Amino acid sequence: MKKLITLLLLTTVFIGQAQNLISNVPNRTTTSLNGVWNYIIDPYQTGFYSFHLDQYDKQEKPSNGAFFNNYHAVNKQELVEYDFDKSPKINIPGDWNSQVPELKYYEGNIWFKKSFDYDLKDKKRLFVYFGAINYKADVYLNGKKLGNHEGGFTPFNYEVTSIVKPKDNYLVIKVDNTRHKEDVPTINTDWWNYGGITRDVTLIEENGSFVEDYNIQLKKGNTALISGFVKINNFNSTQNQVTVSIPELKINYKGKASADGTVNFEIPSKKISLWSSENPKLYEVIIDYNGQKLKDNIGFRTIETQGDKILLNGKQIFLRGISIHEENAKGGRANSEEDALRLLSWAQELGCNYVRLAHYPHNENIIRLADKLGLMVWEEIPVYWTVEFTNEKTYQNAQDQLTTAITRDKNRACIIIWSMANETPISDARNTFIKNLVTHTKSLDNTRLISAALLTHNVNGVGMIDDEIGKSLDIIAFNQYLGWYGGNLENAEKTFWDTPYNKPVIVSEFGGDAKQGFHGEKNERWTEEYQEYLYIQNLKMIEKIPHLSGLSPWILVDFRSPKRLLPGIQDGYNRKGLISNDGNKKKAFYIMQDWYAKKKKE
Ligand code: GCB
Repeated sequence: MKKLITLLLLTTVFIGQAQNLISNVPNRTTTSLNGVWNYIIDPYQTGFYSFHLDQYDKQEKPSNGAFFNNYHAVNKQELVEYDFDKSPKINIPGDWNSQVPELKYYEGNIWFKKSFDYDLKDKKRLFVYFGAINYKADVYLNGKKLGNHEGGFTPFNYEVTSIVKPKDNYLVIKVDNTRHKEDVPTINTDWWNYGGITRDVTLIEENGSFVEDYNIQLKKGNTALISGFVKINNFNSTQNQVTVSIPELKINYKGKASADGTVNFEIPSKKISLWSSENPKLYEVIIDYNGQKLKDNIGFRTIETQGDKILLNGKQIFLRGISIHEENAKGGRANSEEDALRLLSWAQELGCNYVRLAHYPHNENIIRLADKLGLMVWEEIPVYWTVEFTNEKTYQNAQDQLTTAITRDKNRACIIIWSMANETPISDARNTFIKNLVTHTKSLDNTRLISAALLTHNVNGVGMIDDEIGKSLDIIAFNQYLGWYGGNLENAEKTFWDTPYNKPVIVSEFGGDAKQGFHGEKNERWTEEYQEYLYIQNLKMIEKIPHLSGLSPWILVDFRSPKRLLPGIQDGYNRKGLISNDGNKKKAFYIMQDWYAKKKKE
């Protein structure tokens, strides 16, 4: 009985509250809930509100009409107007737009249900973890609300220890991808608003107290000192010993957690083989708490700037990059390891050592693969165009998304840049918003570089990169579309750029559309020849940009966008890809490939 009470106390505390993110899910004891789920399209939210708009999950005893009750009539006379088990099925993870033709443009509410059995042993705890749900999720297990979550590209988890049963659990989620002005991103983006449970759903089993999170990276600028922390969930002071070992480096550090369950450490090691594109070395790291071992594969490198140079492990590098959206070839959200391999293999074929994962945190599979392949990564949050910079809730939302991305990915050596925003219009409110994000990022992770994709303006014929926010950034990145949204390609060589900042400069976007297979003269828009010429001319101009330290042309693959409507050419796709959505390379791909091959030899 005592055991039961302790367990109940331990678990009920967490229900309904925002819960700390569990990191390194791929290496924990897990059960996947991926697969086929039932769904109900609910544009009027009939399963969420009564006819007088009472929210069912706020009622003391929610009516059987609440879809999260997954109710079935007990006799032939009873009125029940929904049935998950007789409703259609969909693959999870997966967006609904690309799986169900009638949902291609749907923006609204859909309910999802998965039934499962789970034999949770005494003293064990269970969590349900969502890689991402776009955009809002209300989550229920066995009719009990676990919580709600906002933000379409970041993970979250809930404890379900006291709710889960050995048989016939039903996990029900209402997903709403309606766009709102105050959301992050806001209503206007140049990408598809894929709705649904777009990343893996996983049950995580843990002991009563366990390693929730840790940070194991090199100290800023020091290639011989590993520093970080280990954080215990539900810390029990009678068991406070934590061991961090890296067998290959003969490191076996033993530390004691303080009262808040955290161990902070610094571990010197002179023999580290440093992570780089040429040597993407990952070490097996084992964290042992109370006999419970959690493994990870971690690379060690430093990343800094010195004047206008980017230094990886103390040596100057040039970022040969490409921008990538999280979309797979069929037109749908990418998530799997295969999707990641396909995208990153193309980037490697192009000659890249770096990728800009635009415009939101991508799935963990692609980040982990980049770590293995030695591709450096720019990770960003969807503070895109005109988010509501004056709205405190919007700020908090953006900051939460950033915190979560950093929590999930801070042990990945590949991530060298956190980006705060993309092409945001300048105002005092926007400057404060971004500066606050920068300060927040530094408080969580002072080892990486901070940037944002900026806009520029013309001063006496020179493109000026002088956005005030540049003062707060380590890298000055800017997007420019010479020859597409303006400017004359013939004069590209005579187009100059300048910046008051003595910092590394990255061209975070440039490019133009081409319909793969459409040919013509180099001055005919939408042809492969036009795009090819645009790349040739832009590169001549880009070479002369002061402090140039890298580029990430827009974009690797054509991607869906509801803003791109030209029949016969765009048909709902942004065609700036160097590769078409069906996987065919365009002429400009080879221009970029040659340029990177030459750059690599310099
Ligand atoms: C941009 C945006 C990107 C768009 C691109 C375009 O500047 O950052 O999201 O897709 O231009 O194609 O216009």
